[in-house]
Amino acid sequence: MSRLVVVSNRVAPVDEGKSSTGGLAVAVLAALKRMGGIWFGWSGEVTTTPAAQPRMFDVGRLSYATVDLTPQDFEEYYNGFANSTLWPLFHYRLDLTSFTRRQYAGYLRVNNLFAAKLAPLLQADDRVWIHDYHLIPMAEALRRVGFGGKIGFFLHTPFPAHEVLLALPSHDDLVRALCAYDVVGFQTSRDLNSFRDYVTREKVGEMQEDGLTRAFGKVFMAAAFPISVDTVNIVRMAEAAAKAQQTMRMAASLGGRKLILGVDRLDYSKGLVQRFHAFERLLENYPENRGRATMMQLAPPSRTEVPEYVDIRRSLEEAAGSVNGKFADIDWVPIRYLNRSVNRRTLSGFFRIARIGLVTPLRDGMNLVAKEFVAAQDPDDPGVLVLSRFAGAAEELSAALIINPYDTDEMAEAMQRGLDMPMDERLSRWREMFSILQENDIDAWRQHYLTALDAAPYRC
Ligand code: GDG
Repeated sequence: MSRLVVVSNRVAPVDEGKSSTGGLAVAVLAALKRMGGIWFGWSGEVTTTPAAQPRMFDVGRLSYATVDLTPQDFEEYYNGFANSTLWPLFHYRLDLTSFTRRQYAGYLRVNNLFAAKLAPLLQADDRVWIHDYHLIPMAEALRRVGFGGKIGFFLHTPFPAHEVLLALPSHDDLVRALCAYDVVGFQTSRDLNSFRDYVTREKVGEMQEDGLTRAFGKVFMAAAFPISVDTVNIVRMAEAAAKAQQTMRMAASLGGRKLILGVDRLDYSKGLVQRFHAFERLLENYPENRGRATMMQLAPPSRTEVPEYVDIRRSLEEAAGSVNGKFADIDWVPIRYLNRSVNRRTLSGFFRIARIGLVTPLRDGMNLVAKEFVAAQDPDDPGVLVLSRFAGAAEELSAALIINPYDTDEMAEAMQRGLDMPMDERLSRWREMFSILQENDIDAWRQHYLTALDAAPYRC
């Protein structure tokens, strides 16, 4: 069978004990562990003297190949075009989107560099699966250096609406680069429709109902493959974690209060400030919750060298401080805000004892936390998921309490409803969502995608 070669900006930490707090790394690692293969990406090292060859090492059935970046690459490609242009733009934050030709050139340079370093490792029948917005031009670059095998792409973020994408000066080059893949995978049908809109309105090609697309002289498949979680494994982990010391400690510290839990990378797309304000509104509008509910927010820092991430951290500290200052009592702090990560097992225990999982991003490709929360619940006493309509997960998890994260009152009402929800309603909502996660787990996601890639080359 042909090898699977996965490429992403970063490879996940190799050390099993180290938890990874990025959705891509969590999902790709789960998929690759099952079937083995090569994972190529940035080592996380920034150096003025990068090694000429990728660093290779094996962990079980998985081989890692990593390359270093120079300070200029890190600045222009990673902090620059990837995280100051594409990330905010793809999350509808035009106000935070900046564009410079220098950073765009850096982005293309690193994509070419990745292709040049990967090419010598490839065999003709390898299947190359490239991930996320950092590496959109990499298929074109691999074709230029002579690789003729199958290349697929999966976008973990939303694909923005046509008019939003037009704000990007290089939008046409970027879409042309996407069209060089054999399969272009999106999280949801909403993203696929945005892509379809772009292709048809900009008159660069035609897309059939089934996703078969002809554009820029290429024929390929565009489709939605909603990413998921390792459901069985999370169930097992959460069952064991329920009896673990950390979970007991946490439960004891709540002193019988209901837990409202949020877990997110510290990112402005996650709607954290709005969420804190909604919790404040809950305490204002439904004062019976004072001293009765505790909100815990885990928010491990990310992309700390991008200025907007420094700003969001400050805003969040202010918001938590202000709510706590207003409502805290001698034996109760309304918001426990932890600026760090906990390990995955502990996290699953926290999910299980939470009465409400708060997943309220302003935009999110999918949001794995929503799915992990559902998978980790106690089937006899499940918690309630409060979920943003702008998370990709809302397309499948429609039995959650769906909210608009811009509507503070609605979020507060949903929390109140979740706190008071009778058992039979909690059970029926949870069962509906859980059965979806049993069917579409991380294995199903990988299999659906690779089946589509195996069917390439596509012809019209
Ligand atoms: C991108 C897209 C898409 C978080 N805090 C801790 C922790 N985490 C883990 C979660 C989850 C992962 O990190 C975060 O995944 P998300 O999907 O929620 O979000 P992004 O990082 O933005 O991921 C997203 C995803 O890619 C996959 O395609 O769903 O839309 O933006 O697994 O549990 N893990 C631990 N401690 C923490 O404190 N151990």
